[in-house]
Amino acid sequence: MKFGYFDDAKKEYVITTPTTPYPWINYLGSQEFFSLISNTAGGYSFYKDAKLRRITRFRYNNVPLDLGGGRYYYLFDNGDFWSPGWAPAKKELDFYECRHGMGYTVIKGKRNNISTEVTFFVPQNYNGEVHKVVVKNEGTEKKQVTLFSYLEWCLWNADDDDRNFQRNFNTGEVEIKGSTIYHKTEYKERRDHYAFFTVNSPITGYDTDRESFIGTYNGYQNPKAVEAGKSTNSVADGWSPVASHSIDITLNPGETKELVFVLGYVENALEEKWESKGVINKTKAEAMIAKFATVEAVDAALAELAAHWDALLSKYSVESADDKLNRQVNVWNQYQCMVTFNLSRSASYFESGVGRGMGFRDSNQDLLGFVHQIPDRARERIIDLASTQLEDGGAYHQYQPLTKKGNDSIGGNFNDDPLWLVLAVVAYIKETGDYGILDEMTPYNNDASLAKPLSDHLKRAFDHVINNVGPHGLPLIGRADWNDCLNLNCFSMEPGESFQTSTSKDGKVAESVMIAGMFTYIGDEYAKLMDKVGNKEEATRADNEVKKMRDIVMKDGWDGNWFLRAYDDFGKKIGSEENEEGKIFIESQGFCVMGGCGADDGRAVQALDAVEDRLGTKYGLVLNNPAFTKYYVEYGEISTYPAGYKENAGIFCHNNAWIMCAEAVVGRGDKAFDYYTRIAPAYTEEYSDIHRTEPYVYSQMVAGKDAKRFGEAKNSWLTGTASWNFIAISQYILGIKPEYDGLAIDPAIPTSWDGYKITREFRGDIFKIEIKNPNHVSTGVNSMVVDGKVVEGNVLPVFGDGKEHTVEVILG
Ligand code: BGC
Ligand code: IFM
Repeated sequence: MKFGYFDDAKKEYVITTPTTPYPWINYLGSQEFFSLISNTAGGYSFYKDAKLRRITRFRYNNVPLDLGGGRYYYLFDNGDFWSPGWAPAKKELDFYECRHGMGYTVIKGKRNNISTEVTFFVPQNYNGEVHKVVVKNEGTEKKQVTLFSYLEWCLWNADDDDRNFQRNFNTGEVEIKGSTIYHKTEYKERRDHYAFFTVNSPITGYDTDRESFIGTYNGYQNPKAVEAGKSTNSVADGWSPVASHSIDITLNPGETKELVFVLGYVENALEEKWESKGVINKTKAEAMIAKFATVEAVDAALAELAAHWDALLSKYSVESADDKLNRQVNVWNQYQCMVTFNLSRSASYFESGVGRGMGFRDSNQDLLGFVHQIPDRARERIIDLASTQLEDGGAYHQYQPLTKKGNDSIGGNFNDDPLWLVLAVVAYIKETGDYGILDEMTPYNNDASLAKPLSDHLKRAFDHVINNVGPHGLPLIGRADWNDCLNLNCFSMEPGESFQTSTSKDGKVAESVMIAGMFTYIGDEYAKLMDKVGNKEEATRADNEVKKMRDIVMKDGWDGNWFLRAYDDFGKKIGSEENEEGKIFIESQGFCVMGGCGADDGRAVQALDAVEDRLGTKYGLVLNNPAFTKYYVEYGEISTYPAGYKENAGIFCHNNAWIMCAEAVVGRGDKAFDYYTRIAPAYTEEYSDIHRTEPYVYSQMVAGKDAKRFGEAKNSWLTGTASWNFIAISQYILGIKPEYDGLAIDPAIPTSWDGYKITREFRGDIFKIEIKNPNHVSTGVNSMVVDGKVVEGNVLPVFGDGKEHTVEVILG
């Protein structure tokens, strides 16, 4: 069942009922001011850091869950009142529609012949959220209505705001000037910033004290002031400061009233604050307000935003016979990749914004999906990440975006972490040809005195693997590898300890076949890069290490029909036919095959057949099988999840992409694409009732076949699934791969396809590529003609002339 549809021309998903199976959200902002907004206008805003600079309040895990806060509008109409987004008033609407687009959301509701449409967005280069509100009388009689706005301020630090009530109920301060409500809590001492909510029209009244507006025993569904049709003009003094305007509007039949509301954030210099003795200087706010005084200015900013997204999305696009594929690749997957660039894993409807900062492995993988869109910002991100690397080549697992400093709250020693940096740098250089990044002096541990060229960071990342191997010569897993929950060194935890804090372990020899697989794939890329930059000695050394690891994998990392997953701390196999549960895991199959293990003796294909057989379901591939039904202390957190959820045999959409890539590597395009369609949102849209999360973005996990809620997704938006699935489809299946010397054409497609077209901007040149498949093969370029001339091989050269080049490729 569906709850909306894709409007491809507008790049929007149109939701046609407010009661979606779960709140379906969008993100506004892509620079410093960010907002989350659901299809009923729930959500919140923050500046740069969802924990430390939260602007509006949101109660996670609220009942009902999307009434945790938002930017709400109410229409009071002759004793009746309602909200254009249905919630919070929840009065039945004659029409409802929510359009989530690229960086904006439009929500429209109609009741009793009045329609109200609100367009929400964050303009480019602007620290604020703009709402264009259009109220129209669609009836035949004159109407007198009152529009109420409403939002609730967060007292800045979202974590403290949620806990420290004994203090916070006394600090709230606001100021009202004309139609602008200023939120200035803590400005006198701890803050050099404030926020405001304004409207470009005179107001009838206002409220800034939550209880005065809502009433102590009412809720968002029926605020007392709205019930009465009249603001109370309350001025907050402690408790919970809010911002609400009311505006009386008279409309003749057919008449429309347009208003512009702005929620803004301002920082002032500290000195200014001391000099003014804590009185806020409003100059910057006034300039921001003046900027959107008219609807014309708003429309111009919306057009600028659309142009921004058109430019970002024009770097890679496909034209195929499959609309679902087109919209997935051209719009939504790339959009989600940009959101993961902005947000990492910090703020979604599943990530509270106060927990995690930027993940080292997460952000390095995210980069793979957006480097072609914003190479300059990818460069910056690489340097930020590498600056948190430790001197031994390991890494802090996370850093806080506001300070960019490594934070140790979850500990380091995840032994896969360093390799992801190598992969990100390789992707960046292949995209841009900017080898200069390797010379960039980059600190270790954020300490400038320890700065070394970035190339040194890569070497130490590579060496971190070979310096930390176990009894079989396989890499030690450390606290965990990519799979956070495979905690093989924690079995001797003290009571009360978690794997994240545990240090009380004597052995610590658990080994990861997944890291070994990653090393054969990413280490090989490192060797090639060293060769490319003329460091032959390092290239040879790296190459030898990679070959050695491949041999070890084939000797001690092979179980008979598939790759093992690990050795536990007692040297026992994990992911083996010998095990009672968890006989096979997905991660090592994907990476070992991508790394060329078993390529020449059929074992790669054998492993992938086992994946299909044991892990395949109609909703995607589960992570392991059989699911753990018992608790194994020597495996750690993985066996604590109920069977079928998360890392215990859930369908982790992130690693499904590794199997797609691996299938492409062995040349099986039909299987690669089949797996792609099992989890890509444009295809899962059909069963949104089962899937439940947004049908336009990937979720981290779908409940696996052992789960009671098989097929139900969780953790939408912020997941490495976005970048890896984009890599799988754009590079491995459709086969357009950036290489050091040009763009390689190397598809692995379903044999039934006749062909498709790709537009790819690469280092300034624009390639218009038509791929024809007359012989219905999966792989192999038979011939290639570029601008009318035959080109040998399958690599498009870099012209560097910034012009359009026509390419015709015949497969077979
Ligand atoms: C994962 C969870 C896991 C947690 C460890 C997260 O990164 O998404 O599945 O339980 O780390 O506590
Ligand atoms: O690899 C991790 C990631 O860092 C956070 N989410 C879960 C993944 C698998 O455990």
